[in-house]
Amino acid sequence: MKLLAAIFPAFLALLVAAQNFNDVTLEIINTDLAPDGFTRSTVSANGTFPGPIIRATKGDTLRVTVNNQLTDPTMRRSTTLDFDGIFFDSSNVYNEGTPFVTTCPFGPNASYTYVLPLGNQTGSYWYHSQLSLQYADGLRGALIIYDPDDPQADLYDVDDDSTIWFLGDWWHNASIAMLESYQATQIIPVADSGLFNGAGRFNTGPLTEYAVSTVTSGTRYRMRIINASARSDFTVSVDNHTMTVIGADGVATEPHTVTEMLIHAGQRYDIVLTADQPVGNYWINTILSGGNAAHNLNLNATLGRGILRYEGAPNAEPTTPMTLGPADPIILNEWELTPLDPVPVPPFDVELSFVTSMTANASSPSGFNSQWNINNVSYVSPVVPTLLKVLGGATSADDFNVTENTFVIPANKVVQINFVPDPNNELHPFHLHGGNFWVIKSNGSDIVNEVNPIRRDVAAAASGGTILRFTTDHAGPWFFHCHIFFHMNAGLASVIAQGLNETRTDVHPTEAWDNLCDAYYALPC
Ligand SMILES: *[C@@H]1O[C@H](CO)[C@@H](O)[C@H](O)[C@H]1NC(C)=O
Ligand SMILES: *[C@@H]1O[C@H](CO)[C@@H](O)[C@H](O)[C@H]1NC(C)=O
Ligand SMILES: *[C@@H]1O[C@H](CO)[C@@H](O)[C@H](O)[C@H]1NC(C)=O
Ligand SMILES: *[C@@H]1O[C@H](CO)[C@@H](O)[C@H](O)[C@H]1NC(C)=O
Ligand SMILES: *[C@@H]1O[C@H](CO)[C@@H](O)[C@H](O)[C@H]1NC(C)=O
Ligand SMILES: *[C@@H]1O[C@H](CO)[C@@H](O)[C@H](O)[C@H]1NC(C)=O
Ligand SMILES: *[C@@H]1O[C@H](CO)[C@@H](O)[C@H](O)[C@H]1NC(C)=O
Ligand SMILES: *[C@@H]1O[C@H](CO)[C@@H](O)[C@H](O)[C@H]1NC(C)=O
Ligand SMILES: *[C@@H]1O[C@H](CO)[C@@H](O)[C@H](O)[C@H]1NC(C)=O
Ligand SMILES: *[C@@H]1O[C@H](CO)[C@@H](O)[C@H](O)[C@H]1NC(C)=O
Ligand SMILES: *[C@@H]1O[C@H](CO)[C@@H](O)[C@H](O)[C@H]1NC(C)=O
Ligand SMILES: *[C@@H]1O[C@H](CO)[C@@H](O)[C@H](O)[C@H]1NC(C)=O
Ligand SMILES: [Cu+2]
Repeated sequence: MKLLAAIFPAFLALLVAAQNFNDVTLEIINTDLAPDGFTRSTVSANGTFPGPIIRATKGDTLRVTVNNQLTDPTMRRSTTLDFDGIFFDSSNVYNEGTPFVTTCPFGPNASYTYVLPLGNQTGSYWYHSQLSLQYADGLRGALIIYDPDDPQADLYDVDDDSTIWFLGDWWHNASIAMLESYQATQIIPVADSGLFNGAGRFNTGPLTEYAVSTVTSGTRYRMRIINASARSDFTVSVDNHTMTVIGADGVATEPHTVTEMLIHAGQRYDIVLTADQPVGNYWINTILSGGNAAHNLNLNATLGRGILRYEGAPNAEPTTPMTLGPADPIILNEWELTPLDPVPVPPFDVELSFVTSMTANASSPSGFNSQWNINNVSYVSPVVPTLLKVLGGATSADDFNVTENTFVIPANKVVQINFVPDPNNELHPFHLHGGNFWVIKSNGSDIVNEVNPIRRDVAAAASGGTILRFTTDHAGPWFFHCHIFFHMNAGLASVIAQGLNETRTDVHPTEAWDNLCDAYYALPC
């Protein structure tokens, strides 16, 4: 017994140390799909939109093997995936999928296996193509990390595939044509429809079936709302029901009850929805906005919706009118959310001001008439990825082209980014790869919170000014960009290069990664 007692802790320690591999395969193929009734060729993961759900458990090391079988030349045939919101430890920065920052894309008939040690992260995430505007062509899906010891488990009864609400704008045209049109006209194409769990309608289109979210009377659901838009915002409400927010971008929050929320591209909210109304069918209003509706007569915000159906209710649409939401909503204000587990906010060591602007420039480096800038610099992807330059010995900002908009910051510093208020600023949901930030000041509020602000990885920068703060504790070059991919492709992006020396010490890419750039530049297309 004594011996067993002595061996057992060592055995347990071994078990804990063992990596829990979770292998997932995605086949990237061109598939004809008609989520809103209009058939088009898409870039899909496994032939569906949304792509298959990637399910993980806290502590897993996900290994996602992506097999590229793309053939349709109207859309990009190379690809690379971003796993939005996953931190990666610095030794794995080369697996985070940002083209020309941390990797090169890979072409048809090639495969790549992304390794994602999930550490302590839990919550709602998603994956999408990070190349060009390819995710508008369909390559997006949910990635959920379940926590077997969820501290919020007593707040809900059900949390499974059926409680994922995946929202996305949808386009009838292929992305290359849309980017060309944007370049030529300076007008961002307006989506044709807004999809709720892969279904929606457009003006003059067929009456496709809306997706149904089924609930049982008296039960509490953890709904995971993911805004997988390429351009558009969504306003979400459920007729006659409240929504209690318990998480934002994978970070648990104190419960906060609202009846309507605006979700920007890339953002996620976890809510508890209690089936506490009479058995029936209720509209889930997922109202899409973004751009001048006159630019696309197909788009009808009213038609973006799903159905909340109670067990026992007729298999039919709600008989109540389709509205845009409650007449007198309780709106979610980001600054009213507080983290469940507040992390003290350290004072900052480095302060950066970001001024976003748009210039029309027919000869702009990005090739777009419509050029977006941060501090007058429009980002252009380099030929050699930033990470390769760092591994090759880059030591300061001077080692990067100005158009790489790369901010070099030593490891383990606290950085504050001030988006300067400007009445002319449009809204840009800024997304940081490889970590999250404290939202010290949200747009729309003057409150500066250095005590218990929420942490998240996408926050809106708009006319009122936004202040974000983060620690450079993940060595590596991390992309920081607007999640409206038209803006990103027109230059609204930067790289936060943390700890160059530490990156060289920590990062030892595989041979498969080393070969990506040569293979990419040798591609015929
Ligand atoms: C995608 O399809 C492949 C081939 O059919 C299958 O092996 C794989 O499990 C699917 N991936 C997911 C996440 O369902
Ligand atoms: C991929 O393989 C197919 C079938 O063998 C071939 O026709 C195609 O040219 C290949 N594509 C590339 C980019 O190598
Ligand atoms: C996970 O959390 C534990 C306990 O708080 C901590 O000791 C550990 O360092 C964390 N692991 C990572 C990868 O952050
Ligand atoms: C899609 O392409 C057609 C034909 O070129 C064009 O008329 C239409 O405006 C485009 N729609 C969008 C949303 O770009
Ligand atoms: C998703 O994000 C886009 C872009 O920020 C926004 O226009 C849209 O309203 C958001 N959707 C939801 C449901 O909030
Ligand atoms: C929702 O509430 C409104 C106002 O109280 C009521 O008129 C309507 O019938 C309710 N909807 C359903 C589906 O019960
Ligand atoms: C949008 O759809 C609703 C519901 O079908 C319809 O009543 C309305 O007329 C449509 N709006 C436009 C501008 O077509
Ligand atoms: C437009 O692009 C050209 C060519 O790169 C550049 O020299 C010029 O500074 C740009 N103009 C503006 C206003 O950014
Ligand atoms: C951008 O350029 C304009 C015009 O040259 C100048 O006035 C402004 O100060 C510059 N802004 C930044 C943030 O560098
Ligand atoms: C810097 O970027 C510009 C615009 O893409 C390009 O023309 C130039 O060759 C680059 N310079 C270097 C040194 O890479
Ligand atoms: C940003 O904040 C300003 C100032 O509070 C407000 O006027 C503006 O409407 C906000 N923008 C968005 C898109 O919420
Ligand atoms: C990086 O390493 C070089 C060479 O060892 C050293 O001179 C430099 O001070 C280091 N930089 C930082 C920021 O630690
Ligand atoms: Cu933007």
